[in-house]
Amino acid sequence: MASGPGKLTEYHVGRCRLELVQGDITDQVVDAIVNAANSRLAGGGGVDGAIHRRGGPSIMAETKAKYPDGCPTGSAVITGAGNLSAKYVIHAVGPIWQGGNAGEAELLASAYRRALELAVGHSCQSVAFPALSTGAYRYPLSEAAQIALRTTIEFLRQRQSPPLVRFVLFDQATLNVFAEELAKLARAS
Ligand code: AR6
Repeated sequence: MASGPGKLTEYHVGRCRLELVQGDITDQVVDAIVNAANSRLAGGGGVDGAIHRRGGPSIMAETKAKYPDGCPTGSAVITGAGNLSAKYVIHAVGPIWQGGNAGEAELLASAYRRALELAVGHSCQSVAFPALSTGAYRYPLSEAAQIALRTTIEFLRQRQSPPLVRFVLFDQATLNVFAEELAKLARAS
């Protein structure tokens, strides 16, 4: 469990709820699952591999047909979700960590914002995010968690939608870091 002093796994912004859970994002029953994609939208390992494996080939076929030029870092595109228990997959492209002076923080925030905008634009009531850029792209976890949560809270304050944003963290250590950062943001607000 990630509860306890200094940790928080649920936070409300008006009628919207932000949740932190541990798990595999491909098990989520939500309107939109966010993929940690690359700018060529070429598929890969981690979340991307799991989504295309479980979702089946229709997701890549639609991606290639609709977005042949890929997607710039800091942005996102949307497709159907194939065999997953979701309506949509939102392919968000976070930055590769290069030491912190290459605009990574703004690009990571922008990837989250664009994914949330697409979710709202498609009337999604619930969205599941992985910890973008924290795997193969090596973004330091605490900083990435703070940006993910701060950007989401700001978006929910401004837009009052989507009603549920759930971060699905693959292991307990990652959930703990997110829960610590969420507690800090809640204390600061
Ligand atoms: N469910 C939830 N989280 C997961 C899962 C899963 N099934 N699998 C891994 N994670 P990554 P990135 C966690 O590497 O850093 C791909 O090859 C993982 O532990 O998936 O944005 C793409 O094609 C980590 O905390 O995404 C790109 O080329 C987090 O999800 C590149 O990797 C993100 O790890 C994107 O790298």
